[in-house]
Amino acid sequence: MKLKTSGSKKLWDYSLKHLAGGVNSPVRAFNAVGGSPLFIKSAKGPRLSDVDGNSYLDYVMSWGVMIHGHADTDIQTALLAAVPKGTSYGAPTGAEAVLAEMIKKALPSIEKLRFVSSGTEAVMSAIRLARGCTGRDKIVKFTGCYHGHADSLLVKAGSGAATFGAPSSPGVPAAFARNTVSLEYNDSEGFLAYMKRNGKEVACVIVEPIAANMGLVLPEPGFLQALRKACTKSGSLLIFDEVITGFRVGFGGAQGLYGIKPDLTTLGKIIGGGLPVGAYGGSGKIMSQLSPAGKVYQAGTLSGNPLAMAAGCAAIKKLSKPGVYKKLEASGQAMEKGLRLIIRKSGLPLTLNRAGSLFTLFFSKGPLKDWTGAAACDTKLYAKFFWAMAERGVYLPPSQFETCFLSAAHSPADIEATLKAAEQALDY
Ligand code: HOZ
Repeated sequence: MKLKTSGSKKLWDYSLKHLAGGVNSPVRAFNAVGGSPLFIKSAKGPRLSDVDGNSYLDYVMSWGVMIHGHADTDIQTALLAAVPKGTSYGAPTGAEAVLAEMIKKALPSIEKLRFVSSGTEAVMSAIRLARGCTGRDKIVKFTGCYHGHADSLLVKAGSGAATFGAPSSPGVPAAFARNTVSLEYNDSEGFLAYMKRNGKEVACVIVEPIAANMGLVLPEPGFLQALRKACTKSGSLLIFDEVITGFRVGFGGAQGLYGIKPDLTTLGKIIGGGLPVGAYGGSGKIMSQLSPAGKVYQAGTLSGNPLAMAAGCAAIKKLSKPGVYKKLEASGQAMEKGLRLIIRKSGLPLTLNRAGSLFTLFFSKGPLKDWTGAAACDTKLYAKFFWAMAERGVYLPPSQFETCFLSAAHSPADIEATLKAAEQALDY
């Protein structure tokens, strides 16, 4: 190992004494790639610096949050203006409606929305709302999709749940699990058959319109359309979990990209500009079922937090300017072109999936269109690749079952350097 890691190791020992499993979110513990986590000291633009003085081109970007790059000056300016005014009131501010209006303009399926503090909270609340609106208990999800860690959703889930080989968590009451049906992603036929038999019992169907928690898996033509059609027929609500894809694959999210109108959308990450945030929204009719207008209860002291709103407004304003998504697409294309060349040259069984600025290099010959395919990847080889890249100054997600994120701060020279590192790292 060429990397100097003594400072990170010291902090890891310290953290293990005081934090559960040493971390506040499981994937960060590096169990899937071996070794111990790299402790970050600071970040700027596309780069992370660790406590040992190593610098990395970052492709985690806080799991997609930092679309403008780390420590963006416009977001910083907005935050610095907001901080002296107080950091939480537990009372309304104008900024909440301002950010809501900005989001609505980008996602016309949303007429009303509500802010919460995380993607998990957004999804958990959207599901309660769907159950409240329909009077039904059952929910349908897709294996390998991850929708946060709420009880009902930790059944055959992706991300850390898949990484740690426990896609269905202990602690989830059997009664909850019974009401969660997990079907294979991209299997329109299987889904339609299920809905034909059981659709009238289904409160909602929740999906990552582009799955980004089993690595990146794109929807096959017709899959999302099949969901929309069957939900309309059975009176079930279609929830697009756009916590990752929202404002990422385009200003209008995946729903804009594929031209599909979900009944409810969940958001997080980018809309908080790097501060904790989540949101869920849909038609005025559905959202009016929420308390205090309606009877479905959900609340939060830090919901619509003024700092998160300030950072979120700055982040979305920047994304609304022309050229950002063009740049992200160009970077994605350059990365794809380079990686495909490297894959061909290496002769290794590798598969690349990409959607705009999201991509995953799978250690499998593919095709990668569902969890069955993702689960067949050589995760040991991925771990080796992860460390070979880290040694060459590139920080990848510490699990095969996550997605790489480019930001607007990654330059053509950064991509070039990453490709060079990948070519060397794959030369086993
Ligand atoms: N579940 C997140 C990735 N999909 C990881 C969150 C984190 O560790 O920050």
